[in-house]
Amino acid sequence: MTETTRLQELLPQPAEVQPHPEVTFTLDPSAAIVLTTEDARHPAERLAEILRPSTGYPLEITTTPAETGIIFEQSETPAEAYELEVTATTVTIRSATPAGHFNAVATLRQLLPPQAEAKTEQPGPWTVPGAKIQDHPRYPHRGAMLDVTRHFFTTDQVKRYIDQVAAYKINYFHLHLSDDQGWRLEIKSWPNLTKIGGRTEVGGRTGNFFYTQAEYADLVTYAQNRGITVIPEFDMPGHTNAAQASYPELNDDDQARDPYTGIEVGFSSLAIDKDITYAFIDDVVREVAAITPGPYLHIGGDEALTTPDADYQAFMTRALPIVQKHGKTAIGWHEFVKTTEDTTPVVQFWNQTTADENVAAAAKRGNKVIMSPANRIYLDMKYTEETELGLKWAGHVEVEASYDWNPGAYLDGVTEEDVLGVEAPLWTETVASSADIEYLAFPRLTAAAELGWSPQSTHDWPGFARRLGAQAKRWEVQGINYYRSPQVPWQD
Ligand code: IFG
Repeated sequence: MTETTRLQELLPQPAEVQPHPEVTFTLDPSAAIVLTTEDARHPAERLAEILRPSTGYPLEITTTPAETGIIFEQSETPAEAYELEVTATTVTIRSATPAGHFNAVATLRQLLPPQAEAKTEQPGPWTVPGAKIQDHPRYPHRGAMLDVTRHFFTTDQVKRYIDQVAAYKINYFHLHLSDDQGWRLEIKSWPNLTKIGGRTEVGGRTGNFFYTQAEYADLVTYAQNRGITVIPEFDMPGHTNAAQASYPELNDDDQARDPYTGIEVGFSSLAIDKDITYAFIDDVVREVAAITPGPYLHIGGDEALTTPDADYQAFMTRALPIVQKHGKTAIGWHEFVKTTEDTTPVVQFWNQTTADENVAAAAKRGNKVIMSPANRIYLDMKYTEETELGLKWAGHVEVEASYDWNPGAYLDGVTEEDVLGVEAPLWTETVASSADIEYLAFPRLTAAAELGWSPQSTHDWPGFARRLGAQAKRWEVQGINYYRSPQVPWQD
């Protein structure tokens, strides 16, 4: 494979790629990574962290100008955009923001041989094809969600998934931290949430299945150092059995619920009319907002099937302002949007329909929409009937189904301008290990990444499938347990 083929294998597809086949950059053992802007410090450190083990080179990070090597420069490109220019002697990355530099690093990784991803020293040469790439995202929100409540995942397992999604310019990581089966983040003012609610999971295994606030803060920093913002979700008023098993007073009848280890949904509801419910929410939101530097806090709102409409309305009327009070922007699964005219909260659409009048009305009023249609991008859907992992209530979802839709024209009345981006949820009723996560997430997560990043004008299934097939070499090096879909021309 010549270096230039790597320019045709980039995923997500960049906005503009100008090959310069007459030149090839070869990383020199003495090469330095030069910073002319502190914005690039974390992106440069991440690049070095990836390349030092595989190349065996020191790759010193310096602010001393150099004529050769990898150079990060400040530019005036907007928001997350970047420019990546490769000559015979330099790889130059130009951007105005840390996010842009992170995005350029993701592209540069794919311009290097797949062995660059190895954790042990590999033979070179470490070549990069000559080119000038000018790139920027279609949408500002490209998200991956991991449900750590049905099955708990350690911080190392979450970090592994964060590393894997960061390689595809995903920039938001949504952690589903509470549900019927578990409460997964320590709340100091309500300790039983984890003492009781954090002890069990689907299937009945017991343990300390929760993050201390220090562990959560560590995950947030880890994600930030990869250009990713964490979005914590505390689902309410439904999906609350773990909280209601932890505190009797959160129940209408003042009776604590039993811990739940099954996979039914829709049976729980916080007590709607009690003031203590909103004091509880205020304490949770206050404590979590204080350790969440990102702008968002997700309040769930889905499948409150035992909450009468009037109660659901009353609940959201009292709960949504609490998020704003603590300085965060609320995100909710789309059901909440019928309860408010406030255009600030972000609507996460997850249904199987292509029309939802409440979402269309909210978009018309000015609410932004994150697209997560279950029959397209729910990563816990089985690929086929033969897929052992996953569920199938939204149907079987093979790779092409995850790719072949247009987020900007999917929902009636929701236009390109209304769409904030795309997010791929991975629910874990049937998922219990990193290998399980990877089998369901790869390759479909890359479809969400491409739909969220690349211009609609580049949308083309055969082209995407070819570029996807070329990722296998990189996933093999990283030991990613991906599903070899028969729809993809995998290159070994
Ligand atoms: N729907 C539930 C999830 C999860 C999912 C599994 C949403 C918003 C089915 N709510 O998706 O808790 O059980 O596919």
